[in-house]
Parts: sequence; C-alpha cells; structure tokens
Amino acid sequence: MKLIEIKKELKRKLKSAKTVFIMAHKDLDLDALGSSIGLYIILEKLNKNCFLIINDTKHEAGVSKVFKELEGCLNIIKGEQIEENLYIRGKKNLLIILDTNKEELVQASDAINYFDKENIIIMDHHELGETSLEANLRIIDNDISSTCEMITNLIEMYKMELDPYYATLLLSGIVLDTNNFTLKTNSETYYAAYYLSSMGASTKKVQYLLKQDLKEYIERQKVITNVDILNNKIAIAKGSPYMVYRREDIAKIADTLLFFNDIEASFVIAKTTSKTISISGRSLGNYNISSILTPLGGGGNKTVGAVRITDSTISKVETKLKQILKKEEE
Ligand SMILES: [Mn+2]
Repeated sequence: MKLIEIKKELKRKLKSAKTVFIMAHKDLDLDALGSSIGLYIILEKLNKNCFLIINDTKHEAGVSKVFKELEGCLNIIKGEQIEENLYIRGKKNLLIILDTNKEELVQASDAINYFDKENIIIMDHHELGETSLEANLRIIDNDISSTCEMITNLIEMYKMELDPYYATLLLSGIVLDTNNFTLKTNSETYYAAYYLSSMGASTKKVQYLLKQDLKEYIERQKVITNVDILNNKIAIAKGSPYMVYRREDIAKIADTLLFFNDIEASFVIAKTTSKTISISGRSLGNYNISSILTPLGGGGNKTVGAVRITDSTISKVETKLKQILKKEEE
C-alpha cells in the first residue's frame, strides 16, 4: 500500500503513540539512516519519545560521518535495551521498521517480540517475500525511489519545516538509491528532491556524504572487468574467489553493467560471506529477474533480484545460472 492511500491511518497511529522505536536494516546505508533520522525528527516534533535501534557495530563511511556529526543528538539503543525503554502502557509503544520488510534483515529481529502486530508499521520500497514481517500498516511502495523519498512525502504531509542538515540527509538517501537519479527516478522523485532543496538541502554536502573509498571502487571495477557477455545481451560478472564483498557493492556493480550498450540484463556472482555465494541480478525489463533467480532459491521482481547460496562455489553457481538463462532464451 502506498503512503498516500493510508495517510489518515498512519497519522492516527502516530498520534496515539507515546514511545516510538525506529529500526532499519542491518548494515545501515544512507537511505536507511537518512529515513530513520528524518522520521525521528518528525516524531520529535510530534512530541514522542523516540529511539533508534541500532545493533551494527561497523558502519560504512557516509553513515559514520553522520553519526559523528550528530553525536549526542539522538537516542540510540541496542535491541537489548528496548525493554527498559518501553512506555508503561504497552499499547502506546510503536515499532516502525524502515527500508526493509524482512525479518532476517532488520537490525534486531528479537525486537519484534516486544510489540503486538497491531503496533508495528513498516515503511519500505522493497518487494514483499516469504520472510516479510506482519504489521498493522505495511506501507510498501515498489515504485518509489527510496525510503527517504517516502519520509520526504510524510514531512510534506505534516507541513513541517526541516533543518537543512536533515533535508540533506534525506536527499542523500534518494541520491544513493537512484544512483544519482539514473534508476527508479520519476517526476515524484525529482519533486521530492526539489522539496528538500527548497528546505536547504545541500548537494555539495550530499556529495561529501557519498564520497567513495578509492580502494573499494577499484575492487568493484575489477569485478566489472571479469565479465562474460551472453548473446550480446546478458552480462555476468564474477568476484574474486578470495574476496568477500558487501551485498550493496555487488548490487551496485549489477546496476552499473546495465549502463552499457546492448546489455539487457546483468548478474554479479560473488562471495558475500566466507560460506555464501550471492547473485545480484538486474534487468531493463525484457528479462524477468525474479523468474531467473527463483529456481536458485532467490527472489525479487522483474527488474531487480538476488539470491544467496551456501556451500557452493562461484563457478558452480555460474554454471547453474547459465543453464537457467539458456532455457530462458529457448
Ligand atoms: Mn533503500
């Protein structure tokens, strides 16, 4: 359901809450963090007690910069500290899950046990799947660019003023998830960006937050150079078997491969833990990524998908993928 369709219910739910816990996905990125902080600011203005639940111990560069700059400004707790911070009357507690809807991906999956389904809200732009969490309101919009765009819409709904710093954070989430307005971008996305910049969001500061690590960039380029092209249309790139990559990075590589002439679909196969091989798949729409990756145990939608496979090797996974693609071409 889209935000606009249930704004009344959402507003009512927020109004009746006293304490709100905000939790995004593991390995925070600037969309997860930007939307969490944006929502936190809205809730503070609505006079709620707010807590951000963060169990991550390591952060990517942009996220670390934000935490440093906001030191002391936010109530940040670990999952195990939820209990001591619950409002006395259980019904007045709310858990809002952002930028994911899957149980295994949230910062603290045991956090969910402290809340009735009635008091959980999910706001996300990813597809629902088998492990999607139950919630009173599931505001899931696959057409929106990012969770930060959703939160921007919420700010507009409340007609709230936002400090330029927070507007910048929300803009950085949009820029990240659209890969600089090249993916999942429509007029609504530009409108949200316009809205944020009218509140003082700084593109220069966004660039600073999104600055990449040169070494990581070089590692990504190496993966791109290890690419096979099937039928002139499908790019399959592989990571080094000796390296463990971040899931976001292999997703970015798959995105990048679609920028090249004639490429209709892209797949990146790489280790994401010492025991897991992941595939990240992308298509421009002529290939259905979900139906290609589902036989391997993964999922997604037509244009985006992923799968994680344990106890295998990159070459075995590659062979299986190529068999599926061959059938697809028949
Ligand atoms: Mn996102």
